Amino acid sequence: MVDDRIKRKILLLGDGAVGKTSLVRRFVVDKFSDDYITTIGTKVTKKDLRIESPARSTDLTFMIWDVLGQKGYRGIQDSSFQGAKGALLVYDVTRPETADSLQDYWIPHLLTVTDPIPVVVVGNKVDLAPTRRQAQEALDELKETLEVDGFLSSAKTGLNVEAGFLALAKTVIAEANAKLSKGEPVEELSNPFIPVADQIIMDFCDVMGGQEAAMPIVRQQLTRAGIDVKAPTKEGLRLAVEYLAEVESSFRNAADVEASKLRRVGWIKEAS
Ligand code: G3D
Ligand code: MG
Repeated sequence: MVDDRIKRKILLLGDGAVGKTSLVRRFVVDKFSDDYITTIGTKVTKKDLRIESPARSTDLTFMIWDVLGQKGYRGIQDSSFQGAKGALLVYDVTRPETADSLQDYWIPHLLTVTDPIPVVVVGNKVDLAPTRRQAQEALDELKETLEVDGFLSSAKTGLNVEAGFLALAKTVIAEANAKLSKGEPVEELSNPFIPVADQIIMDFCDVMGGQEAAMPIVRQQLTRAGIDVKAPTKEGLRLAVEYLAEVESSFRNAADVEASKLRRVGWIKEAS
């Protein structure tokens, strides 16, 4: 019996309001306090799993990245896709257009950043489907087109929530084992400052009252701080925090600006 321990970053992808955050809440008994905004930021949640197979048992830690719910903003999304070793693609069975956008947007976009990685498709909110059979047929078609495994789930009732994540876990492990047996390196998690950069950007967007107004400024100031969003450094982020505070001081009072700055510096320290 071989015992393995591996840590993998996986992504939850899909349109807004399909139930990504609800699924991860269902799946993970989150012991850490939610110090972070839900919908517009990327929240990273940890989940330990033990996957048994006849030949070996594997302790797998999933780092689940609940990525920006909206399409667009590719810059930030690109940086959160880096280093992912699997993805759960989620759509809402009551809104067929959310299934289309997995094919039209999320998958192609993912493939511009990562090599092909294991994915599992999840049709969520099956508790709201007019008929289960119709939902199943639509899912089967999608599974066939994408050539992947898939499930109908409900974050509300809990149906198949584990099944989706576990199916992904098994494919992710199979992939890692295949790499090991070919002697290829199995990379670990990527740069710890990527989620921090994301968090700071989202925090600034909140302060600015939305991404539309904030993103051009963010881009400008990150460039000024010399930050490569795919490989941010601690020093670069400290500088970016200074520059963003400078911008904010033209429209917010000094105490608020300072509070934001301290919060962001704290995130950088935590990741160091
Ligand atoms: P997102 O993270 O993909 O944007 P959320 O989606 O998890 O925030 O869910 C969006 C809304 O759908 C939430 O409703 C949530 O409660 C609801 N929801 C998520 N999963 C299910 C499900 O399986 N069944 C049903 N019936 N509802 C679900 P609110 O009203 O809180 O915005
Ligand atoms: Mg969400």
